[in-house]
Parts: sequence; structure tokens; C-alpha cells
Amino acid sequence: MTTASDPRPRRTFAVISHPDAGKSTLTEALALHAHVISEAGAVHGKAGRRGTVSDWMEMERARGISITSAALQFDYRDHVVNLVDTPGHSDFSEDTYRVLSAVDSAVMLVDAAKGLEPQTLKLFQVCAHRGIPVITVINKWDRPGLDALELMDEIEKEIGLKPTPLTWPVGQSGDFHGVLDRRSGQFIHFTRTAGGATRAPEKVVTPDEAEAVAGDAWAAALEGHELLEMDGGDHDQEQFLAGRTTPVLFASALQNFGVAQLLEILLELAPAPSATPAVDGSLRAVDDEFSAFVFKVQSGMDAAHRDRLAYARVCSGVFQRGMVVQHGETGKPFATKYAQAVFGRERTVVETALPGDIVGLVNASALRVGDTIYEGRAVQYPPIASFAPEHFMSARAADTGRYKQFRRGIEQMDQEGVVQVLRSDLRGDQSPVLAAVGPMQFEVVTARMESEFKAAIKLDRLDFQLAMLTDLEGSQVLNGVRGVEVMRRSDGAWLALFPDKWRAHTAARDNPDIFLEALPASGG
Ligand SMILES: Nc1nc2c(ncn2[C@@H]2O[C@H](COP(=O)(O)OP(=O)(O)OP(=O)(O)O)[C@@H](O)[C@H]2O)c(=O)[nH]1
Ligand SMILES: [Mg+2]
Repeated sequence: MTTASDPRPRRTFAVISHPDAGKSTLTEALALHAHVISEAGAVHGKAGRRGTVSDWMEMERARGISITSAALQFDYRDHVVNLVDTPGHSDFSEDTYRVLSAVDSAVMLVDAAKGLEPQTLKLFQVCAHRGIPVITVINKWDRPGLDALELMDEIEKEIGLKPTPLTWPVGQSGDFHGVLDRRSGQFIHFTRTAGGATRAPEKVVTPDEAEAVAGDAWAAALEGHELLEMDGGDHDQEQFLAGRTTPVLFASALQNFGVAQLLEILLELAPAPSATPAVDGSLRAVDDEFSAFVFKVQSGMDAAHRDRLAYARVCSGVFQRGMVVQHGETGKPFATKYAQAVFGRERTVVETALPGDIVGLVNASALRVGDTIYEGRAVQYPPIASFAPEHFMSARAADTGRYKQFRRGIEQMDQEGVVQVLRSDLRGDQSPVLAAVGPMQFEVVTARMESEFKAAIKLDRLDFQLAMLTDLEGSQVLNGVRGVEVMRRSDGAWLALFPDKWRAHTAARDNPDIFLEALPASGG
């Protein structure tokens, strides 16, 4: 593992996209290429999909979707790679957005057959807004889909990012022979392996021989390459880092085609960790004293040891296990005795970590999402926003004899941000209100409460669709308005719940003096 003098460069990125484009499959393929796993059997197994290394949760495996983000750290060549696989479903977008606050770049997957989908567009906007450079991977090229040039057009028109393909497919979608490496001019010829469970052998073929190997497909690839050249579609590092262009690669994550190229490109072009902006606008340089912030809390990864992991991204300095740091929010010292490197649900003890690394702090119950820890000069990183919930349920323990477990479970779901938890004197602690961006969050809570806390819950839908921020004074006024209820979120925020936006308009109009503000929408 890493040592204090570890000079190896870091690459820290998130894999993002619309649901089902192949993020978890690609994540596994990258691990396979880096030789951290020897077989991708989990996904490609004959018995059907059983989950990738990053989809470890029971519900993820049962449904074949990602519900929670998963971090993977591995070595590749002389680099340390920190990758976070994110869920694509918009119901879990809060989780994805938390991850985007902790990475230096993003790999965006586009399904070759589907092109740009709604969640892809949203995520591109978020990356643009936050200045996160994006590498685009056109995935599933093994299956019939859209035309490569059409896809490039779509990216440019709909997102306003100039695509600069680094590889170009040899063979239409559905007939994937390999790629033309646009910078070397060579043909990288892929060979299928059984079920795509192992690294796909690839052969580098010179341009002269390419035609004999790939026939017309090679000529067509060359044509495409030249068209791109004339159109200014060549990579420019400065433009990429400035978020004006996106390098594009073609791949089949399932068959492990084009995955080696992506790893090489990430090492070569993706930005290394750099200074992190603090909440006061100052920058903490990477070689400053140690600092990190928590972007995710997760428990339930190990049924035998019911523990809770706080994922912190190191922003500056050197983290050394056992060091005592300051917890920004409470001002209390925090001992980092139990620190781990994570690989999906597996962990190893980490002794040292550098900027860009993601460290799992075990049973650090004081740490919440958005918290800063540091050594020496104080720093406070910006809080991580939670989105406007649009779905509300009141929850109670199905078996009142399990109330203690119920309370503990709800507390845990709250800390992880699986849902937002709202309370009021009126409803009491027995029946908190769960607020969600999307309804699937409730299913996760229900399943986890039962499996991890043995506390089955009963949920009752509440007739609210909108929450707005208010304050104590506002709560006193609004609680008297028919159909409106004000509750307190665990971070202290007062949320006024309305049945619909008209009722919110009316309440604001009738009470012009009270504080009433929209919450950030899940769009950005
Ligand atoms: N044909 C083909 N199928 C693929 C490829 N990559 C992924 N798939 C399949 O697409 C489905 C979705 O793959 P995942 O990797 O779970 O997709 P995801 O983007 O992680 O999905 P969410 O996390 O739920 O958003 C699975 O059935 C994969 O086997 C590919 O390159 N080619
Ligand atoms: Mg996934």
C-alpha cells in the first residue's frame, strides 16, 4: 500500500450515466484490466446477472441496478486509481451528486443504441456547472445501435460540448472489430473471449495491414477519422480541462473491448487532484496540512459486523492512520485509528493516503455527510446540498416491541441520506416523516430496516408534493394554515410541506412577511 513518501500520481473519478448504460459493468471491466480481479464472472455468469463488484447490496443484486455508490481503489501502472461507480436512477441522484463533489473528473457512459438520455443530459449539466472535465465512453458498441457520427452530432448539439474522439470504431455498432487509435493511426483489433469474463486480447495492427484484417470497416473508420479532423474534432488538453470538449472512446464493457484504452487515457489526460475551494472561497493546496471531507456514509456492508463507514476524500496533506485530526463541525479532536481502503464492500487497512484518495473511516459516528476534518490550520469545505423532496411517507414500527431497533435504523438511514427524516412534536418520535426525491428510496429503507435492523416498518403516504425552507417564525404561522404542515429536518432546517405548488403560492401570498424559500431541485 501507500507510504508517506508515496509519489505515485492519483486519478479520482466517478462513472456516471443514465440507468443501465453499463457503469457497474465498466467498473468491473476496469478492475479486471488493472488485474485487481481475475474474472468478471459475477456479471457474466451463466446463471444470469448476480451483481458486479460494486453492486454488493442485496437489493442491487436482486434487481440488477445500482442503488448506492461504491468506491474502488486500485493500482494501475505507476498510478493509484480511485473510482466511484454511481447509481444512474434519478431516485438516487442525491447519492450521485454527493460523489461528484469528491472527484476530479467523470467518465460518462452513453448507450450506443439509446444515445443521450434524460439523466445523461442532467449529469452533463451538473459536470459543466461544477467544472468537472468529462470523458465520454460510447458503450455497448457490440450491439446494433446508432451511427457514430450521429452520436457525435447529438453530443455537440444537445450538450454544447465538442466531442473529440480519441478512438473511432472499426465496424458499425453491432459489428465491433476494434478501434482506430486516432493519435497513432493504428488499428487495435479486439478478440472476444468466452462471455467476456477475462481481459479481451487485443492486437495492434499497422494501418497498412488493417485493410486486410478489417476490410471495408477499416476504410469507413478512416473516412470517419478524416471527417472529424476537418471538423476540428481532435483532442486539445486545455479545452478538455476547461470543459469545452470531451474526449470520446468506444467500448463494450461487457466484452472488455476498449477498456484498456480508457484506463490509459485516464492516466494520461484526466486531471490530477488540485487545490480544493473552501467555503470562504480560499483554496487549500494539495501540499498543505492534512484535510478531507466526508461525502458519503454507509453501513450494512457487512452483516456480521454491523459497522458504519464514513467515506472521506483527502483534499490536502498526508493522512496517516492513527493521527488525531480536528472535526470542523464540533471542534472536537477525532482519532483515525480505524481507516480502510475500500474496494466495493471489501476493505483493507490503510496506513497512508494522499490527496485524491478515498478513505473509509470506520464507526466514526460523529462524522456526517459534508463534514470537514483537518490538521493544523482550520478549513471548512462547502456543505453538500440535499435536494427538494417530492414524496412523503409517515413511518412507524410494524411491531411496537421493536421500537428501539426502529429508532436506531431510522437514525442510520437519516445519517446516510438514504431518505431525509422529518420530525415534529405533533407526530412525535414514534412516527417520523420520510421525505424522498424518488419513491425507490422508500423501498430501500423498507428493505434495509427489515434486513439490517429486524425492524419492519409501516409506511403511510402523505398528501404532500412540495417542501420549502422556512424558519421558526414561519413554522408558527404556516402550521395554522389548512393542508400545510411544518416539520424539522435532522440538520435543523424547517421544512414546510404543501399538497401542491398552488397551496405554496397562496401561503406565500397571504403571509408576505414569512421566510419561504425553494430547496435545490434535483436537476443541479
Ligand atoms: N451488450 C452489452 N451489454 C452491456 C454492456 N455493458 C453493460 N451491459 C449490460 O447492460 C445492463 C446494465 O449494466 P450495468 O453495468 O448494471 O449498468 P449501470 O449503468 O451500472 O446501471 P445502474 O447502476 O442501475 O444505473 C446489464 O445487463 C449489462 O450486462 C455492453 O458493453 N454490451
Ligand atoms: Mg450500476
